[in-house]
Amino acid sequence: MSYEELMLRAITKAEKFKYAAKPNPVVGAIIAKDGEIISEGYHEIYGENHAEINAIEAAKNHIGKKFKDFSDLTIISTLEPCSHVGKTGSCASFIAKSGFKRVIIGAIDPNPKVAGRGIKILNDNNIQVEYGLFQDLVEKQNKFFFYKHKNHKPYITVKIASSFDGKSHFDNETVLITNESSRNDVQTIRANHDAILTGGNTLRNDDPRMDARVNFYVNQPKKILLTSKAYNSKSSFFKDADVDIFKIKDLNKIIDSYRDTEICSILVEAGPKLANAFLKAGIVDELIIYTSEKKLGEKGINWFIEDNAIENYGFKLESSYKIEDDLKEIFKKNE
Ligand code: AOF
Ligand code: ZN
Repeated sequence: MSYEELMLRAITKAEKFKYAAKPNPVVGAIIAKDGEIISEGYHEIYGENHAEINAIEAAKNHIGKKFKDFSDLTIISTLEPCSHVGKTGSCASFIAKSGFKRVIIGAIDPNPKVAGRGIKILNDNNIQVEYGLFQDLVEKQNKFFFYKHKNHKPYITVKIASSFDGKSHFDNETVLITNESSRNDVQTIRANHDAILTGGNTLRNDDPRMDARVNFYVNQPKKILLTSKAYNSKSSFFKDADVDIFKIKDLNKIIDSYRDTEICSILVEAGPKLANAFLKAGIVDELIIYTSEKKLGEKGINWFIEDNAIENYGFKLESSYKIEDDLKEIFKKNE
C-alpha cells in the first residue's frame, strides 16, 4: 500500500473511537515495511495509550518474523506524535527510542504543549519526517480540537426545541415538545460534545440529567451549571457527574476559563433567557433548532422576542431536514 492509502486507512479506522477518545483528538498510527502493514494502533480511550504506543507495542510481536529491526520500518501517524509527557509518555521520544528512521504525519498537533515540538524531537534524532499528508481530513475529523486551539475558545453549540409557534415551555412546567426520534438525536449531539452547560432555571423546572444516553461507549461530557440562585444539589444533573458551577453572569469570562483546559466543545441546553444571552454575547458557533408541529399557544414562553432574531444574531441556515414530523435546522455563524 502507498503512504496515501495507509494514511487514509489510519484516518478512517480512528473515527471509530471518536466518542471514547474525546476530548482528545482521534489518532491512528500504522507501522509499515515496504508498503506492507506490520501493525496498527489507535487512541481508543481517553486517558489511555496514544495511537503510536499501541502500534509500536503491537509491532514488537512481529520482530524477527515480519521484520528484523525498527530501522526498517516507517510509522504513519494521523497526528504529530506528542512531545509532552502527559497521562502516558511522549510518543515522539518513544518512536525515537524504538529506532525508526522515517515518520509520515498527517497534521501538526495544534495543542500548544506539542505544536511542532514532536517533529523537533524526531528531527533531532535523525529521523526523516514528512508532514501534511491529508492534513485537511485530519483537521475535519477533529473539528472541535483544531477549532479550540486556533480560536483559543471551545466551539459552542446552542440547542433548542421549539413548538410550531416558537415557544419553549409553559411557566414552571415541563412539556415534551419534540418527538422521540428528535430527542434521541439530541443524545448523539450530547455524546459528541465535551461539556454540557445549563442554567439554574432549567435545573429547577426540568430536573434534567443531561448525560448522553446512547447505545455505545462515551466518555461522558463534563457538566457546567450557571446559576446565581440557590440550587438543589440532589438534582439529577449532579448524579455521577463532574460539575463546574459558576455564580457569575459574565459569559465571556466563563467561557474564557476553559481556554487552557481540555474542553474543546460545549453544548448549551438551557431556557430562552440563557440561550439568548449566549447568542447576544456573540460566542455561539452553531445553533440547532428542533421544531415540532405542536403549538403551545398564548401561555407558552417565546424562544425569541424579535421575528428575525436568528438572522439578527448573525446566523444563516446551513442545513435542514425532517425527523418524522419534526424539523431539524442547523444554523452557522455568518463568516
Ligand atoms: C499523540 N498520539 O494518539 C494522541 C495525541 O492527556 P494526554 O497525555 O492523553 O495527551 C493528550 C494530548 O496529546 C492531546 O491534547 C493532543 O495534543 C495529543 N494527542 N498525541 O501523539 C495520540 N491522542
Ligand atoms: Zn502521544
